[in-house]
Amino acid sequence: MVPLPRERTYSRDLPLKKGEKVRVAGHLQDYRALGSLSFAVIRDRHGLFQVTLKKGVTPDPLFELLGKTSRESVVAFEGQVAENPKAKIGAEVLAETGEVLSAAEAPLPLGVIDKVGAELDTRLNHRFLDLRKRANQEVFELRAALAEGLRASFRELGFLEVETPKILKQGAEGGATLFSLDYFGGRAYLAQSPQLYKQMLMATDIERVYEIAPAFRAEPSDTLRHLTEFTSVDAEMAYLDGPETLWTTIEELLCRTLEHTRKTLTASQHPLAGSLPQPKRPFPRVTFGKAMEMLGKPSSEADFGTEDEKTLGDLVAKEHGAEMYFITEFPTSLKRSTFYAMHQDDHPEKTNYFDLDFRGQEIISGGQREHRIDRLTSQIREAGLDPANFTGYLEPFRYGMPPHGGFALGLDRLTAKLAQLPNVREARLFPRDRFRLEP
Ligand code: AMO
Repeated sequence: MVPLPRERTYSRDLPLKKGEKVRVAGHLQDYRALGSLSFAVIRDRHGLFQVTLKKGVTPDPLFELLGKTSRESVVAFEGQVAENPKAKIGAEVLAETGEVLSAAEAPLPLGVIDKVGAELDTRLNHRFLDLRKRANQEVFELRAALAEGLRASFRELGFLEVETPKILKQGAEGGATLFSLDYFGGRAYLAQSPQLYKQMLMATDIERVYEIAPAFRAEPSDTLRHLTEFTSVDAEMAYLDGPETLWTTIEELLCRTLEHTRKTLTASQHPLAGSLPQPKRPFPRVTFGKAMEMLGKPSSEADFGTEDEKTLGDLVAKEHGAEMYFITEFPTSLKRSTFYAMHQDDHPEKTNYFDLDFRGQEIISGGQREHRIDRLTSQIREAGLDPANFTGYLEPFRYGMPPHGGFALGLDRLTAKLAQLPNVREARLFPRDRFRLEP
C-alpha cells in the first residue's frame, strides 16, 4: 500500500528528480497494457506524465489491478524516476507499488479527453469532469488573476474594499428583476446591486469604495450574456466633478488591472498571458446620440439591443481602432436610466450616465448620481416610485452628501470576453440562469 501521498511529486518536478524515488498521484487518463511493459498516463494539476509498469520492477498484482481500473480513477504510485526521451517531459516513473485511491465508474457521463466538444449543457451538468480539461481551468486562472489585479489596482487608486448586505428590504435596479425570499414570515429581496449602500458610504469620509460580490437578478431572458447570479465589481467615488473623472478612473483601473493580470499570468507561463489587450488611452467616447446615428437608427427608437451593440463594436473598431469605448450621455427617457442618475443641467433630457463596451458588449455601466435631495426626491416621483419607500436611502442625503458617482463591471462578462468565450456561462464555475439551479 502506498500511503496517501504526503510528499507528493508533481509532474512538472519529475525531470529534476531523475534517479530518485518518488510518490506520484492523479487521474488515470489512459492505460496501455502491452505485456511485460505497460504504460499508465496520469494527469495531475500540472499536466500529464507516464508511469511505466515493467516486469521485474513492478509486482504482477499491480499489472492486474491497472488492467481492470477504469479511466479517470484516482491512482497513486511509488517508484524511481527514469530518463525517457520519448516522454514529453523527458522522464517517467517506474512503478514499484501503486493503488487505486478512488475508482471511477464507467462509462463517464462526459469525456475528459474527447476532441469533439460536448454541448455546453452537458458540460455544465458534469462541471467537475469538464474542469479536468486544462483549457477550462485556464479560464478560472485568468478570472482569479483578474480579481487579484482589480483589488491591487483599486488599492493603488485609493479605494477601500467593502462588503455590503445581500439580503435587502428594497431593490435598487427596478422591481422586475428582484428575487424575493421569505424572511421570518416577512418579505426580503436578494441584492441586485450594492448601489444604495455604496452611495450611502459616500456620505462618510471614506470617499472611495469598491466591492467584488455576487449580484442577483431574476433575468427571465435566456441569452449568452445574462446570468441570474453574477459577480459585480462595484466602485463609488465622492467629490466627483463630472463624468469625465469616472471615465479616466475606469481607464486607469482597467489598464492597471490588465497589466497586473499579465504579470501574474506571465509568471506562470499561462497561455492567455499573451492575448490580453493593451488598450490605448483615452478610450473613445461616443455619445448615445452619435451611436444611434452610426447605427442608422431613427431618433424615435429609444435604445439599442445586443445586435446593435455588436455592430457598434465593429464600427468603433474600424473608426478608432479601439476595442474598449464609452457610450456617454444616456437619455433621461431611457428605461434603464435610473432615478438616481444625474440629469445634465443644461440638457435635462440627457444624463451623466454611460456604458463601457468591450468587443461589442456592455461590460460596465455607471454615472454621476444626483446628490441634491430635492431633485432626487422629484426624480423618484417621476420614475413612478414613492419617496416614502426610500426613507432609508434618502436619509444620508439630508445630512451632507458630496457630489459622487460610480460604476459596476461584470466580472463574468469581462472574463468571457478576454478568454474569447461565446457564452458568459463558461466564465462562471457553476452558473445560474433561468433554467439552471444546479450543480
Ligand atoms: P447594470 O445593471 O448595468 O448597472 O450592471 C452593471 C454591469 O453588471 C453586469 N451585469 C450582468 N452580468 C451578467 N448577467 C446579468 N444578468 C447582468 N446584469 C448586469 C454587466 C453590466 O455592465 N448599479 C448599476 C451600476 C452603477 O451605476 O454603479 C448597475 O448595476 O457587465
